[in-house]
Amino acid sequence: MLVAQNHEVTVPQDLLLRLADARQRTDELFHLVKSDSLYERPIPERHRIIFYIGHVEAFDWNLLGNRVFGLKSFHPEFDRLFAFGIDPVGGGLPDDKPADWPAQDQVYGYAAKIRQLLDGHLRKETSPAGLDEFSLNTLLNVAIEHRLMHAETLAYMLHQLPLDRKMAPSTGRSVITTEPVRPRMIEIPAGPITLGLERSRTAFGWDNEYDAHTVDVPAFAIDQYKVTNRQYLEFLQAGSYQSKDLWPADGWNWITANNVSHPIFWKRSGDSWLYRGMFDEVPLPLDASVYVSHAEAKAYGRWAGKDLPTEAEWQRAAYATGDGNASQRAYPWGNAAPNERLGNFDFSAWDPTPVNSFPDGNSAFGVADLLGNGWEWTSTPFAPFAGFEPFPFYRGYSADFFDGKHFVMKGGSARTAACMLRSSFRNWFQPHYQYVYAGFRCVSR
Ligand code: AVJ
Ligand code: FE
Repeated sequence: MLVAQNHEVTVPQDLLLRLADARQRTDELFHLVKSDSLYERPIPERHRIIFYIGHVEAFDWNLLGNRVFGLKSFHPEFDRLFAFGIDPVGGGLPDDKPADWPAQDQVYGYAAKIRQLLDGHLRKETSPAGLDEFSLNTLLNVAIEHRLMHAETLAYMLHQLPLDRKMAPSTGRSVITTEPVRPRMIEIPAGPITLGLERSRTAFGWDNEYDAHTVDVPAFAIDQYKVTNRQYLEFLQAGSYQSKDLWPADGWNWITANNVSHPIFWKRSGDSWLYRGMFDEVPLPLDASVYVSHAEAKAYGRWAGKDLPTEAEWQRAAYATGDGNASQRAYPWGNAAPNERLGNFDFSAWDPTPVNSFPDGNSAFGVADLLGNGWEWTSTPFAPFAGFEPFPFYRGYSADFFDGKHFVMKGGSARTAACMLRSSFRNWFQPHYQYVYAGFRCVSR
């Protein structure tokens, strides 16, 4: 990786177009926020919104400016201030004040200058640092996917911003109506599945996707659909948030210390419940996927007499062809590229759809809604695969989170870009993080 060569290499135009598209995604999000609200902190565990305006640009600058183009910093203080986000473990929350952050126009000025400098060099189509083509492709993919991940995590963040502080875009997907959901389980026979990505000179993957390896998964049964709001409401109405024995010990401490008595995306309204959508509060859509933390998903599983799937079980239900050998599909539905008939992903909506909206997206076993419409929590703690090597230019991307305090999520949400719907992509969050577009389905063994 990052082998210096004497000749100059071409910057691939398709990657430049993808970078431009990713920038549009993050720009669009900041434009949803009324300008007097950019110093708000919608999620207590995260930075104020203004940080992210600087961060998505500082990241590209810190990654590419010097390494690829040999450029010198014009603002080292901002390069450091905006370098990394935060994910406090153990309850310590940030307590900075709005006045601790630079003024909006300074941050926007810094961001614009970075784009201008990087674009000037990217358009020249060569890297004076003499990186080989593989290294340059890898770095650009890192910049693109990092930004697209923030297009999603910013959407979670702005979801928590009060409705009167944001401006709804005029476009939106029309409401999808389906047959009522009839939950059932599907038997998955014992067999092999491959996790991770084969090392190659063409495909991009993050450090945590390597090495590819095959595991044998014992037989299990899995919910055909993600757990719906209707099912979760039944669990809640059974008094489950008051039943200590349903909860993992730290989950119980968390809900009692923070008075958590329902999903963060729900709001009580008299005797009924509302769903807190991105731009609207609506009566709880009973057939849509519930969004909850890992701890809430675990408690539901215990109440239902089931469990969360392991990462390998989820992978097998999603990708195995079911014919007994080790062959598998690129996507649950087959090898076709993702499109809007196959799932609720790639920015096609701001909120979840009914869990049976996309039968064309079913896996070989008939398991539905695996990609998009909400990530799915697994019971697998985030840890390296055998052969893991951190990227030398971003050692902490995954390694900082191999602490047993984060769990693997698979699948994707309505705000997950199509490029990250690849089978080897792994997401992770802490078990008490309620703000992600994530739900779950259960297994029985
Ligand atoms: C992979 C989504 C867990 O948001 O913490 C963004 C992605 N890392 N900037 C996160 C990430 C650094 C990461 N997740
Ligand atoms: Fe980041």
